[in-house]
Amino acid sequence: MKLFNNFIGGAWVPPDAGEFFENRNPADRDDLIGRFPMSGPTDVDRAVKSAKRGFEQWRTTPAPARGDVLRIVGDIMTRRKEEIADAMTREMGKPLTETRGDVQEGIDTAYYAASEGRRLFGHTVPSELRNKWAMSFRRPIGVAGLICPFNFPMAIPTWKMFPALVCGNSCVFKPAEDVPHTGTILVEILLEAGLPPEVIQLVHGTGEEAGAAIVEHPDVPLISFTGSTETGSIVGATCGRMHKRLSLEMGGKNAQIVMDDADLDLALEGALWGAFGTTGQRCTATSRLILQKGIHDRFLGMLVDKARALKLGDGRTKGTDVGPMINENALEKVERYIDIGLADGADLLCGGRRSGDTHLGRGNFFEPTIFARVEAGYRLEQEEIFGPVLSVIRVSTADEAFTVNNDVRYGLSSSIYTRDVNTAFRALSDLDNGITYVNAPTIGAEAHLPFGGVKQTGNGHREGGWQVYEFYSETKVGYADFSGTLQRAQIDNYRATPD
Ligand code: UN1
Repeated sequence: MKLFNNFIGGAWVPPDAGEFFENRNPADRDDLIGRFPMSGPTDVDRAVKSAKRGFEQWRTTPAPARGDVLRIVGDIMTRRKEEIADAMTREMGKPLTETRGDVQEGIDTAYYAASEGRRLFGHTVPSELRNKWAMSFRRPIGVAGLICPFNFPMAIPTWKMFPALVCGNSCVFKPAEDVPHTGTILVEILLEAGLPPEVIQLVHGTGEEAGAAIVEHPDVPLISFTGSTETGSIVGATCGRMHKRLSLEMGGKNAQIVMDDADLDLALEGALWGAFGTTGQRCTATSRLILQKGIHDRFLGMLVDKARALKLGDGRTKGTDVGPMINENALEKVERYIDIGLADGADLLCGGRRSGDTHLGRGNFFEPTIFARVEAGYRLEQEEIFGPVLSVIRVSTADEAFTVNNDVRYGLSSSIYTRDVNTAFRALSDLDNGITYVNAPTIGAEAHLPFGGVKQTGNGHREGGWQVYEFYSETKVGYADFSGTLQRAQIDNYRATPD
């Protein structure tokens, strides 16, 4: 059994308190992957001190050179893609096809970041005065605290870390305690690519201990957190009090709308992938299916047949459609929502329980679940479950579908299946989400576009694409006056009467 360490101060080191936690395969709890450090505030403090030294070195490294390191990171990840995907499925559970996609998202993010090292555009604009230049440019901020979730063990850390690094910050990275091995692999790759060791710190542990210590550390001026809206509120309160820059990516209650005129076979594939891909454990997972009344009964019949046929199993076994859930707590949460749905009067059409298959007995398997006759406003319809549970709501019109979509506190992604171009464009403009898909499921964000949501899903920032670079850098403005005279803005150029 392997003992893993933190990476702090340029070395792999055990936690101060000498305590470790176990990391087990969710498809087979007898499979122990290793023991990882249970870190606390003193470990975090050493990591931050080292990251401050790393920052001094890194911020003066030219951005194109910083980008070159990330290009090499992308090359290494490409070479090791299969092996990383296998390790990721072992510790997180989703099928290999999905973990390969997860690594690919990291590769895409690396190459995007590499080229951004040669952009990081500022603006040069005309001054209102003669012989004066006005410009804006970007400066790094300092030590970035990155707190990551379990569901995309590679992609999401790279969404945060790579832009942070290209912008010239150093990072203290805490992977979710369910996926410390993938986090370790990522740090190994950064070091192999030539990142100066003190620029990256890896601190394992729980959110309550290690995560909180990062958020509360006075020398960590920027925090990026992906996780639940509840934890995000705590993180937000601390960052508000300490005047920290904060990017939050939190819950979702994403809906797929299927109109009467939709291509139903296409919509069916989309619903299955959106709801049960990653065992429903995506922020963008489809947890509500809004069906127009004309196709409601027929579509539901098609869907239930297909959902029942999905093959639950170890993500490393060929033919598996749906992997295990991440841990016992996640299973128990889903079970609570099954009871809530039944008590509210929703109709359980399939699933609703842990898998009865004996060969799956050592894993956290839960059957793909569909509830029909869910009314807008039910808890099942309002709250994030983060599991393979789909609630079906029947509506009469597009307007009603839009209202149901919008009437939740979250706003990450949405999807509409229709052949009517007007309805499609109305959905793009009227659905209250950060991302709307037309004739595609609620999942499938690409690395070079901004990712994030409105309302209680986020706090206005975006990951991915060009926009995230704004978060990880500070805008500085420079004025250079080469007139040799005192020129007063707003005064000397707007004289009421010429002298
Ligand atoms: C998440 O939903 O937690 O859009 C991230 C997708 C992925 C990223 C999802 N590219 O499905």
